[in-house]
Amino acid sequence: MSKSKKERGICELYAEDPERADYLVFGRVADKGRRGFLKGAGLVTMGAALGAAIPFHRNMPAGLIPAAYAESLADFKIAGKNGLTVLNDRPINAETPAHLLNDDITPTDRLFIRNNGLPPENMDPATWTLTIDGDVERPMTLSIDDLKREFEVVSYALQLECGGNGRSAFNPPARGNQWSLGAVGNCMWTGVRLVDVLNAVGVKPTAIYTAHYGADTHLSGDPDKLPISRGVPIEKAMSPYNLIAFEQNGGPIHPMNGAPLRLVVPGWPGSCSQKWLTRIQLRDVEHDGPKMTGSSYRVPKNNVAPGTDVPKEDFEIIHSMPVKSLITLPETGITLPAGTTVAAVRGHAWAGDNFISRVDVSHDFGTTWTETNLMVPPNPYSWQTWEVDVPLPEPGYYEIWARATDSEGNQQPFAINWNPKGYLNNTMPRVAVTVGA
Ligand SMILES: Nc1nc2c(c(=O)[nH]1)N[C@H]1C(S)=C(S)[C@@H](COP(=O)(O)O)O[C@H]1N2
Ligand SMILES: [Mo]
Repeated sequence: MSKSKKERGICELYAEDPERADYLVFGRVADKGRRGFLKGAGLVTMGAALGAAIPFHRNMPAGLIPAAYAESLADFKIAGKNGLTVLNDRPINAETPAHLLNDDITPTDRLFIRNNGLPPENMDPATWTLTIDGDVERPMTLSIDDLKREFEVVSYALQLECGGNGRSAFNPPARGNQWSLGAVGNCMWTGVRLVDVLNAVGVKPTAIYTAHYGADTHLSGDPDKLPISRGVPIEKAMSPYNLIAFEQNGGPIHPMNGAPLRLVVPGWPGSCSQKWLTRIQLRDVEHDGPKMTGSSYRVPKNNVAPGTDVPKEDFEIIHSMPVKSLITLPETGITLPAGTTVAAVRGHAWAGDNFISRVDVSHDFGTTWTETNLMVPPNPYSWQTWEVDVPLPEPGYYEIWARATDSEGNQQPFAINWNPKGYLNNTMPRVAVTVGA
């Protein structure tokens, strides 16, 4: 975990400005010194955080740190999540420490959370509907039961990674959530194929882009503003691995991961995977919703030197995510007992629309590399697990580095490809291991 200046303990946050802290943590400004105003999404969020409804919430003084919280935001518990590190610059953004991502399939309680706005109050699957409209022959509004009844239900392991994962390593720093390594995961998602639904409504030849809409609300509370609405080119939308998902790991979708219905568009920035999905519109132009324009999810067309002020017209929209790996075992910073001569090393690798062809590790600062045992993925767009035993010939400090290569021959770089908004950091992961003397 990088120790960026943005990380503050929850106590410090509340001491400085309790109302702002309430806003950051729960997404609502308290009014007249009470949280009575904290209805709706703010209350749902606080309830979710505490793991129960709050019968006397109207009496709860604003700016009071709930006693259920430990000392710091890092220990702030989100019901149904376990061990995540909470970043504090927006309502509920939380990442997973690398060593807690060791499973092939990421458990629901370990999947990161990236919210741009406030989660909807009502997440009832029985009344939820999805509208598909725009440049289609037969616009439709379907319930979740309709989706299950009318389309084939499939399950895939799909990697989901925030476009800004790894941003905390940028220098000069890039504004935004200071993710270290853990805004990524690989859950088993169950739903219907987006392409099947698009074929059922009949995509008009004029449609070139999708536009995704969710039920979450803007941080300002302004009902006319959307927190985020992104889309993908129609060619990507037609991939058979995009799901309109209603289950996560065989159970309900976690409220913060988009219950009761979300898109999973694997291999592209996580922002394409609209949570709390209510509408998919087909458009005859590149979609221009919030976080589609300007420099959002865009990088300079050509590499630039760190700190370069890049003109808007030189940016292009991010499509596939780059080749990347994560070391999940051993946990970085550990000391192994004296006499240890070998370490079991394990992790995952993924490459946007591509497959992984090999993962190598080094235990001598990149001088020599050993090819790891790479697993076959259960389906395309799943991350691929790899493992290897690494020799640690004598006591002392070691670094284990991993380097993935994808099916197109792309390889993880050592140094960051700097860009102004801090996207796509796919540098080789490194863990520190000490063998005791
Ligand atoms: N409706 C809605 N969908 C959303 C977002 C959001 O804020 N609102 N965040 C997006 C971003 S930026 C990412 S990285 C992923 C994160 O998914 P997760 O929170 O389930 O991990 O959701 C995407 N879908
Ligand atoms: Mo994201």
